[in-house]
Amino acid sequence: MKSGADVLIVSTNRNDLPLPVMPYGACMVAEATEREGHHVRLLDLMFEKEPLRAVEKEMSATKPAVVGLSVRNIDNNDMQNPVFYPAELKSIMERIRMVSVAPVVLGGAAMSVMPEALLRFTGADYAVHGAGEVVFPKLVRSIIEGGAADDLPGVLRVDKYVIRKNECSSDGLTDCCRVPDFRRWINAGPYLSRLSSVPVQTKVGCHFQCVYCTYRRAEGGGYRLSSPESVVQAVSALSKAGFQDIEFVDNVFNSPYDHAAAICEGLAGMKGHARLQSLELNPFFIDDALLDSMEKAGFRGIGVTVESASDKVLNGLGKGFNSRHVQMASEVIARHRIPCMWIFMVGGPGETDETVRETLRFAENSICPGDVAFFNIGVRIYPGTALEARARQEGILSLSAEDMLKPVFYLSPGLDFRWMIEEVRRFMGVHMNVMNSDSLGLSFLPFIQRLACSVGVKAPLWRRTRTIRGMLRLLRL
Ligand code: B12
Repeated sequence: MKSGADVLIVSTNRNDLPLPVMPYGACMVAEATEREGHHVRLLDLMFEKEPLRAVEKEMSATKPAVVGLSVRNIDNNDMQNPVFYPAELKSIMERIRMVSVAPVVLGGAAMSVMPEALLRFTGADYAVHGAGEVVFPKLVRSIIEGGAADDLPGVLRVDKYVIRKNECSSDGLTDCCRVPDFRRWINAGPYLSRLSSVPVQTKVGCHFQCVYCTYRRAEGGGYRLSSPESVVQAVSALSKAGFQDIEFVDNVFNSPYDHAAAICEGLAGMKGHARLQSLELNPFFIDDALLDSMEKAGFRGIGVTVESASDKVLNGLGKGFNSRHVQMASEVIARHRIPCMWIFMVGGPGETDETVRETLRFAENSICPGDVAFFNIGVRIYPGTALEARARQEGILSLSAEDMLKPVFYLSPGLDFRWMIEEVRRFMGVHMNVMNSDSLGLSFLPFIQRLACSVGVKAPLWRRTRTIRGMLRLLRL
């Protein structure tokens, strides 16, 4: 029988805004590595007051043969108040190097966006692009047995200053919905007291071709669907384990439509409803039948990522739907009781002052006052996207792909930036159900979340935007 190695996985995400998200992938990777016979510990840095000291302490206690760093965010996607996370990651990396010679492997969502740049920036030994639960246990085995790891899909390594990358593959992924035993790996309490939901993924992949997005490149253009039965089982198991608020974290939940519909039907028949959410709905696939099933399944909040209500911008973003679909979705949503957050992104290709007005008119006339609208400003440019090519052509971008680790944003040359910022603020001043990225970055948001939880408010908290903003206005905050 093969002997196991001591492995430490560190979930490095410490960004707790707009709310702390449970380290879903890190827990899955830890569990899969343990199943392969290794001795695994997971250190979650989210609520650690002194993260470097916590890392050092855990390194001395575990003396791991391999360290995995789970890296979720590169930046906070906020053009006006950007935060760059790899700087903190680098100091974690340095602290590990100070106390250990164990090889360090980077993984996590950020690796599907800019793995090469992160590997160079941190000086780690390996990076894994993609499904860590399949590849990481094999990589650990290969490392402890002195292998070269050059046949493992999605693995990147530095070889004489050159980065070698193996092709990604979806082999090894099953059609079974994958949910770890969260309480085995993390202290869930502080997450729940901030009204965070438990993430569940019902599929991998994305077949849309939005010009700015990395999902398709990260997970492939085809879908790997979890069977609806296994999704229902996963939700039921979480619910029995005391997790009531569950969020589907697919890139797009309601595509393929039939898959989402079958999941909802299964959930509607489940004993003891969970409270469900998904912020990733595509308006093209919203109709009365689906929302009826979502209501029956127990959805307490949905988000529609429309980005714009102007055809010119929707076309420029490559969304694959038009303003008619956006309008139709608003009519369907108005006929149902599930609270909805409308997510917009202002400043994309083709945006002008007139298209901004068009979107604001839509928000004013077609979003129910009880629902919520969120406005993001600017579009983060990632290497390898069609938006990168366009930004270079338009002379907006001249940085090399490696230098794009520090956030760079696209803003349409046809837009008056100052006017747009003021216009969105003015709109927020009139409509208390509207948020922008300043709202997500409020320093006292954690306090509001804990307070809300302690008086029995249920997730998702954004449903209460109007009340919270009204109270903050009264308090002149
Ligand atoms: C759903 C989602 C959200 C939800 C989360 C809800 C919840 N309850 O969890 C919400 C809307 C709250 C959200 C918020 C944000 N998000 Co978000 N989100 C996603 C999304 C669509 C899915 C994430 C997910 O759970 N996937 C499923 C799990 C299983 O995958 P995973 O954790 O990545 O783990 C897998 C691999 O990464 C790997 N892995 C993980 N850890 C490790 C460790 C090792 C050692 C190894 C080898 C492998 C490995 O294996 C795992 C299993 O296959 C991703 C896009 C995507 N497809 O990744 C963006 C994404 C993660 N988000 C992103 C961003 C930027 C944000 C925000 C900063 C946005 C904002 N303006 O506020 C915030 C940050 C929140 C926070 N506190 O950190 C970026 C992060 C990268 C970047 N660009 O910086 C992504 C990748 C989208 C993108 N392309 O830009 N998000």
